[in-house]
Amino acid sequence: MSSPALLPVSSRRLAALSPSSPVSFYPHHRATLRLSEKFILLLILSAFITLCFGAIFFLPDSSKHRRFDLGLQDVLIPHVEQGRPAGRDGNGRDGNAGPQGGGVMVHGGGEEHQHRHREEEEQLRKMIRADHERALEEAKEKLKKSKDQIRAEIQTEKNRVAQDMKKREGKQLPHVPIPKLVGINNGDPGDPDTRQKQEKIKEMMKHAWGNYRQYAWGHNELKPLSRKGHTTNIFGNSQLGATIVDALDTLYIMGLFDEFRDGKEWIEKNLDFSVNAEVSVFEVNIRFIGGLLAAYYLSGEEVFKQKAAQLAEKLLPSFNTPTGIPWAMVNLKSGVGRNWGWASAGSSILSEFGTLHLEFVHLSYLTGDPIYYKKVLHIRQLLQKMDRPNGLYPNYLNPRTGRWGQHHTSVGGLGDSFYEYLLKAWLVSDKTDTEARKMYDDAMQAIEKHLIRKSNTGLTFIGEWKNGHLERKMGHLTCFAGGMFALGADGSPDDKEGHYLQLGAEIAHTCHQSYDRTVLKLGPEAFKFDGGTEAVALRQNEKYYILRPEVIETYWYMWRFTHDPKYRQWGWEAAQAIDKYCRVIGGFSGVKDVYSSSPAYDDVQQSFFLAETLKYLYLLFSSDDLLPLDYWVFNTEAHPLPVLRSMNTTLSGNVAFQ
Ligand code: DMJ
Repeated sequence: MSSPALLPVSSRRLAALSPSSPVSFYPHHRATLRLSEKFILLLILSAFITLCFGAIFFLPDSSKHRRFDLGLQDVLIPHVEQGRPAGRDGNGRDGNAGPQGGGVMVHGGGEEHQHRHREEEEQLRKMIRADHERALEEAKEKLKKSKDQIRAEIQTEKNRVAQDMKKREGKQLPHVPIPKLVGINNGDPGDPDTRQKQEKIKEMMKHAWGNYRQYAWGHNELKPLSRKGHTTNIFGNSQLGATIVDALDTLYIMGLFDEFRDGKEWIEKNLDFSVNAEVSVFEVNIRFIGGLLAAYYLSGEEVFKQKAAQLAEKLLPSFNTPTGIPWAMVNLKSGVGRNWGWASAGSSILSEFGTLHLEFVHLSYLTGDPIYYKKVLHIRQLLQKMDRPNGLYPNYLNPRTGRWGQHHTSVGGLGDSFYEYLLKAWLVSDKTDTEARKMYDDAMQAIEKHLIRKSNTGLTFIGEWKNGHLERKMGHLTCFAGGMFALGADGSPDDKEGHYLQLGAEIAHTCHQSYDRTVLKLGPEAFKFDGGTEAVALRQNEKYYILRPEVIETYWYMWRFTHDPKYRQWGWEAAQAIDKYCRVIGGFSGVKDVYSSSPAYDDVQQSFFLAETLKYLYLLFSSDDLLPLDYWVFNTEAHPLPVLRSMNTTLSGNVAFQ
């Protein structure tokens, strides 16, 4: 078949050579042509004409639907064969069907035949076009339908999730009797001098809060020199208002109710845990859940309880490990957990998974859901069964294998609050959880034997077990242990009450020395007891003070148990040093070198400064009837939670623990 592109040329030639128009093909040689030559020429011409006719008929109609027609050969033959009604000509065969069995080619036939053929071809084209269009419409319809279906399905799923959330948010938590709340309105120390000190601490709190309120509201923390928000990876770099939640109970205890209401309003309107943020399970538990629970118990405002319960649910996926030992971090949205990259052999950290008990017991108590209690009980039972080198708990435990990582042991960083929570689990249970008490006592015995030593000049310190030997170094974090020993003295075995109170006093003294031996009268991050060096930091990167509370915490516990005025004196020294060296116009900042008279600032106002440091100072200058220790247990972030009197009956009465 000729190419459609050649058609016009052929047609023109045809016209030129037609007999009715005897225009010479070779004008210069006309006279010279002989008859035989003419005959041959005629033959060629007639063959050519036949060819051109054929071309005209067989070429597709290029004037319309060119794109469609190009594919016609492919679809036409099967379509004609299948689609044409059988017996159309009475014989069950099509008159136009060529010898090759179908198709539209015409081999011979007159004008009428060709016309019919063209008509039929056109009809076929129309049918195909119609079919095609119908198919297209159907496909579009199907697509539209499935799109709508998908949309509808997504909407249904969204509605379900929203309803679930609403149900959970609006879920009526069971009414459980709130433990008798003693000592939340008082605290006047009586004498004017102490009252003045108490007032000064309150003023410091106003300064810290006011600047956070002004420059970093809703951010996790404040950068007091830059005067803007600050956050770290423990909060997944999200804006969860950590300082607000951490500071609430301190504001309440100090009677700063306008500020408290301000914080409460922010929490009501803005605190949302459905964020794509990977947070530290431990930090979120002690600061947020602890902070919200304490705010609830102090103020009775339901919103805090609801928020604590919502957040707790978000932490639960972190326990999905082969052993039930939680991951260090969890993504609040996806629930995916993992451990810190720096931790030994993929391990979870003792002080992190071991510092959930207090809050989780209270969560089960308030929500009526036993799951929280079960999770922390499981951790404890697992630890109880494990072999302990020298009776000590290593800092690292692999949550996949259930095996210890490196055999490092510390009562400071990475270990500290695990021991604290064994004691406090016993206290919060109104001293009925004897299993926890036993574990605490055994651990203290091993710690005394292997980690506690006296320096050359008689300073008692708690070292760290590393690489098979005792490192004679103590961290600022370890200083909390003085308070813990004092708190645990009552109830210790073999009438060792006096011994542990004494041990608490010795640790308080050592930690005070670590403050007193600096230029700023603020303690370094870590200090050594090597050779002639005692209670002093040697390495530059251990000389900083970041507004930590542990030393003041121990002063407060020691004050409560002994009423020795030196603790108030030491506390006042620390408060003055903080006010002098850490206070800046935009809040309070950590300092990088406590041995320098003009230290650089770190430009961070830690949320625990408001939650703990200022709270312990305030309590130190208050009377003992403000949050008495017979009724309240402070979590490791200084958030007070009430003792659950007769916890066994209370818990089993309100919660199905089986
Ligand atoms: C606080 O967040 C808690 O006290 C925690 O247990 C360890 N230390 C920091 C403050 O130093």
